[in-house]
Amino acid sequence: MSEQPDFSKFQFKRILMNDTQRKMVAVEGNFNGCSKPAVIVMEKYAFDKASIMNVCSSGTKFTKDVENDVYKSFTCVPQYNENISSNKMDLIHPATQKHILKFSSQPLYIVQETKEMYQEITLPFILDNSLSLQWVYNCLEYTSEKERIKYDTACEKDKDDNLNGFLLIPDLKWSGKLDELYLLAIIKRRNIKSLRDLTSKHLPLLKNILNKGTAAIYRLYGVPLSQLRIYVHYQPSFYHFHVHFTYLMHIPPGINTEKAHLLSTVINNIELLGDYYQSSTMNFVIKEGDPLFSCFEDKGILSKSKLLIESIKQ
Ligand code: M7G
Repeated sequence: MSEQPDFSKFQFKRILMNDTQRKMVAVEGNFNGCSKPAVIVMEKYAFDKASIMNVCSSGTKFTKDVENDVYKSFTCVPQYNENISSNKMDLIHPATQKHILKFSSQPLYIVQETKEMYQEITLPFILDNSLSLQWVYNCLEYTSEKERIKYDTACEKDKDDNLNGFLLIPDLKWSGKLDELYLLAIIKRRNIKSLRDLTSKHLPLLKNILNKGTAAIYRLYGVPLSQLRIYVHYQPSFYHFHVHFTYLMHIPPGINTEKAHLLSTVINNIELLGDYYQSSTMNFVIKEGDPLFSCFEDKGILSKSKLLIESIKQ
């Protein structure tokens, strides 16, 4: 394991995104003496019983801000407590321009991607420009996050494991609290980039993920299928096929209709039409600063000034 970065040497450059609803912020900066940028993502942990009891304790300093009839509002500063004052922080260093873009708040556009647009514009772009998959391969090769792997289909000694196997691992975004459950199924084979590659020959793989993934989560955490949101992203950030498993009552980023596709619907669509994901027009969201946006702009499909499809400010 590499040594802990010295966060006191972090030099703030700018806020990339400030999600006041999620209490999450992404900032760009660098560490003293290093020309390569860093991205820090900080998020407040959700309340639990211990944090509530800590606020409602005699150690907390209360300042009344408003009082009107039965309504009162306070600013409360709880006594310092290591567990309760903690934040979740993710660091990407060195960060590439693609990482900076991924965490930047920007005007968004919907692309209605036909199969021709995928072949001529999106596919060549992602083949040349995608984020590195090294972290995925490190998981698959048990060289990183080894102790975090929750389930490996290899344990079933299935001869088809290389074709239909996967690992189940906690997502980087998971705080670890059960009511924010977030796991990823990462497939072992390395030749499926995204939804667009899936055909009927992948149905055994998809059903394996659905059935064995949910069974493993039930065994490990007691969360049944009816309480799980199981989906894939289009476009994903990482073009190695993976499936998101999140607790239904938890609202993580990326579950919106313009990005998430339920795995059960994906299976159903492919059962109805084997090449559904090759032949369909697929909607997805793109940021104005994404170089892929410029590719669509160059072909006259999207435009910043005179929008063919409405831009939505975040
Ligand atoms: P995605 O659908 O490609 O894109 O999901 P998104 O990031 O826009 O959702 C990739 C998922 O992998 C995300 O939910 C990330 O939080 C998660 N993830 C990313 N990295 C770099 C890691 C990592 O190093 N370890 C783990 N466990 N999860 C990661």
